[in-house]
Amino acid sequence: MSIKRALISGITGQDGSYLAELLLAKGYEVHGIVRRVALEDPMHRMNRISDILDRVKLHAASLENLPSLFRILTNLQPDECYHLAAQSFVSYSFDDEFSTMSANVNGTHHMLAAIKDACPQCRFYFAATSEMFGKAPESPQSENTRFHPRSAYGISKVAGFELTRNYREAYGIHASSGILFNHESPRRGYEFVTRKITSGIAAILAGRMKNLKLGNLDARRDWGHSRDYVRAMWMMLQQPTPGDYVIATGKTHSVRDFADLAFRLVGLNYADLVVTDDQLFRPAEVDLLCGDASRARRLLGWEPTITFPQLVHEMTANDCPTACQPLSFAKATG
Ligand code: GDR
Repeated sequence: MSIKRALISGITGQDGSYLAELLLAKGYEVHGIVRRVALEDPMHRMNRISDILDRVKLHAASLENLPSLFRILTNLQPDECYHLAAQSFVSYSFDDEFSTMSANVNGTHHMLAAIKDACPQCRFYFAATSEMFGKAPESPQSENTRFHPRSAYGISKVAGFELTRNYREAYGIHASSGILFNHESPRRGYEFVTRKITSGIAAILAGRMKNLKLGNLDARRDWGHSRDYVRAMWMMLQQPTPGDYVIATGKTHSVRDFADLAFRLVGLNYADLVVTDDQLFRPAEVDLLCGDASRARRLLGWEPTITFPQLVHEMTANDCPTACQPLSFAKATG
């Protein structure tokens, strides 16, 4: 059998790095699209893929530049393309709606248009999101739940989702969307709340910070592990027909629950050290997300393997390696 070739946009991010590792382990030839600035500053911008840099091939291109994507896809003729690159920080999308919309919508549109003309046989994955549900009319949310996005980010992802569906229906592209609920790991960016908490604890322990400022502690999310979720991406592209799948654990926890467990793991009480800051509340919040992944379970055979307490423990142990206790310690003291 010939070696499969995959192209990943966003390969330097949390999901891109885990996906590249998964595909390499499966024997794929792995290529990534990166911005030129990343190639110029590999120490900072490629830290998540430093261990596999000698096994992946990187191509400098901008998602805003359709001809550059067309050239790469024409030359490479990949079997699979995973489009993960985006402005993915919801809070930032309130500060700069226009760049978020243009990067996320045009980036996806350009990828799809380039695939259609350069390599129509290539299977395409779009990173959709639970933020498309936003103010969800029901819980849990499934592929049939109506979208009600609450941010420019969520709106841009609904547009990307619809573009992906349209290229599937209009041009016969094998294009699938994964509606992924929040997924974290020790590789998560510091701006997202889970990593902000675990890295904040490390800063408190080191005496660099007196307390940790957070926004809405009552927001609830369905948190899984990125390693589990990239497996679902790959499974979607192995199906004979393309489709859309919710990927979630089906369990929901509050930001407070995350902070409570993470602080307990190092023997601290979050209530003494977390301060609520009104500035960190969003103009329109998504209060509760909880996913129903039964379609993925049934058709892909996908199951999450890492539980919420295991996720919190892995992230806390990564940021606070000497202070973090085993999970059983947090249970005993909680
Ligand atoms: P989210 O992730 O917006 O759900 O999107 P984030 O971790 O930023 O927020 C989760 C919830 O925590 C509340 N919150 C805070 N959030 C941040 N970042 N910082 C804080 O100080 C803070 N305090 C409370 C937020 O209000 C929110 O309710 C993530 C991203 O990865 C998206 O790209 C992805 O599509 C979705 O998950 C699924």
